[in-house]
Amino acid sequence: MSNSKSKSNEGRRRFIRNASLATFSAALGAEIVFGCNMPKDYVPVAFKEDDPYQLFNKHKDLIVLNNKPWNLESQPHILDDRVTPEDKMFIRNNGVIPKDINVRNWNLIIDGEAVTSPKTYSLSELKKKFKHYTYQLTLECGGNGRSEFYPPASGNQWKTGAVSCANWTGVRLKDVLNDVGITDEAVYIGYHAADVHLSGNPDKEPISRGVPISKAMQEETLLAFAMNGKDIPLAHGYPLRLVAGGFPASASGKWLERISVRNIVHDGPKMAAPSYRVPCKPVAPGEKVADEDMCIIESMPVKSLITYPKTGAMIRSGESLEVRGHAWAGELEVSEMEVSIDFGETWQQCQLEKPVNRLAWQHFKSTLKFPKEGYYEVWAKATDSKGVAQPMVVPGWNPKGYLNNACHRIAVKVG
Ligand SMILES: Nc1nc2c(c(=O)[nH]1)N[C@H]1C(S)=C(S)[C@@H](COP(=O)(O)O)O[C@H]1N2
Ligand SMILES: [Mo]
Repeated sequence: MSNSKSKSNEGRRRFIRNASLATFSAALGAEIVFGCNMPKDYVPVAFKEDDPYQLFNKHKDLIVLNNKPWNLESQPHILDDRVTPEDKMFIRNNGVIPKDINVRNWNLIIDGEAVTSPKTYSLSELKKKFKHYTYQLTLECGGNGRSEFYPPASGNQWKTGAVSCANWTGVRLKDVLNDVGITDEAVYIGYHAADVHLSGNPDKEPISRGVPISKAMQEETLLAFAMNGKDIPLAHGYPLRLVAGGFPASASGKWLERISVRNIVHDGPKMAAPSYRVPCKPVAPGEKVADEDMCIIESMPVKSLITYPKTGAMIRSGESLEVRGHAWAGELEVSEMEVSIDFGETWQQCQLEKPVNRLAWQHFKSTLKFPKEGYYEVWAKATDSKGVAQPMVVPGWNPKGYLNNACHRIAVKVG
């Protein structure tokens, strides 16, 4: 598994930190001819940190937003697959990806104030004891689209690519919780994981979020051990991950070691305001919001993405164009999908498929005809089963830049 890969990377980094000119030369098997001119602490290009594309097996069109921690975003035109493959899936980390994972010793502890008594399962017990389920689940980062907010919000400047919809296989969290036995005090679950705080302090968790008990008990909420039919890739939570589709993806804890069933709203790192919270009531752009006026994000809002063609497409005059993409609506279903070529003045209905299961994105397509040569934009607008549609422009500003579900748009030139 990629784990041995990451282990050798660590060795490599240690080597680079401690290397002298002589050791670099020895490792290269060649004299560094003008080595005496190298600036202090300079690392020769040949030893540069591993390429994230190779390290994480990612498509070349992913964009690296940060390397400490690793954050990589996808792009609409590579999200065209009905089921997102590993290489096109965004990566969002708050801390350092764990190393030296030993699957044979991997345990999941279920504890907390609201269990009758804590219980530990080995990975193989989990797989043996409980029925397996596979669901295609949409995972969108709460900060997807942040880059469009003004005044800008700090954090990764995601454009539109922090969303995926892969097949996840595992056991139902509710089956495991019922096996442990939970009390009627249970209000929330919180996850604890094996990743390491950026400070390196082993007593600090980079993130420990969770979901209300009602979400934990949903059929589609999984303790997953496989993604797209294989072991979960290391960057996406190997060997065990909580997957709670439809909620901000931060609720889906990777490298899962422990779940606490809480008698209060979970209070782990990044549960408190302002993290993953928005003002309970709309505020003016740039306004300061008191912590107690910030509410936890639960269901993600209705949204869609045009995945074909790529923005900037050129078509010949008189030709029609088939556009397609995906739409999703958090805990709800998408009931209507429309596209516009006149900046939202008129809208044309798309063909919209049903989701393969609850919380999976839905596919749409539509054939467009353009009245004459020139520059056009195709705008896409989804409406959820409660009748709420995507806003045409950036919605309610909020201090951390979450939940931008503005209509996706692509440029098309005819002529
Ligand atoms: N243990 C752990 N789980 C985590 C995170 C993390 O940093 N550590 N990041 C969360 C956030 S903010 C997001 S958006 C998703 C990203 O999932 P992915 O990297 O598999 O795409 O994982 C979530 N689960
Ligand atoms: Mo996220």
